[in-house]
Amino acid sequence: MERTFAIIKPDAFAAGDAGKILARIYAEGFKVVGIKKLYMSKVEAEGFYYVHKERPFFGELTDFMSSGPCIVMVLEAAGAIKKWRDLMGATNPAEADEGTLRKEFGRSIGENATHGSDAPETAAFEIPYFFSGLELL
Ligand code: 3AN
Repeated sequence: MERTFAIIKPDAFAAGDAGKILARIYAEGFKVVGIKKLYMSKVEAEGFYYVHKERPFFGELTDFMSSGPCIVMVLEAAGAIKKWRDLMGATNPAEADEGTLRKEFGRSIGENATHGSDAPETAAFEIPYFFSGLELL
């Protein structure tokens, strides 16, 4: 079993799509090991996305992620990292495959409804950034 870190981003949360996205998560067979709503600060968003700090969209990205509440989760499944990336679809909703979450719920390349760790090392940073061990029992 593998764990990945996932976010229902502020655009999807504000649109009331969190329930539908969670229903897909359960339907696809993930175990939800950790889940909570939080309203990220700008500083917390900058720390989370520090690998992108040199990218031109860093300011826009961290403004958006701190613009409203989101839901952060730890999902468990066999091959959870790839399985969740496949369910999310391409970063740009316009290029995402039919049936993916970003195709159905994303608005733009920035406001794309969901986040997921892209590798085991990323998950190993992202999970403890938001969850303590006790929250994942
Ligand atoms: P992914 O989330 O699919 O791994 P990354 O790692 O390339 O995509 O980008 C991280 C986040 O930055 C994306 N989820 C997206 O919200 C945002 N992002 C990526 N490219 C752009 C862009 N050109 N303009 C605005 N935001 C972007």
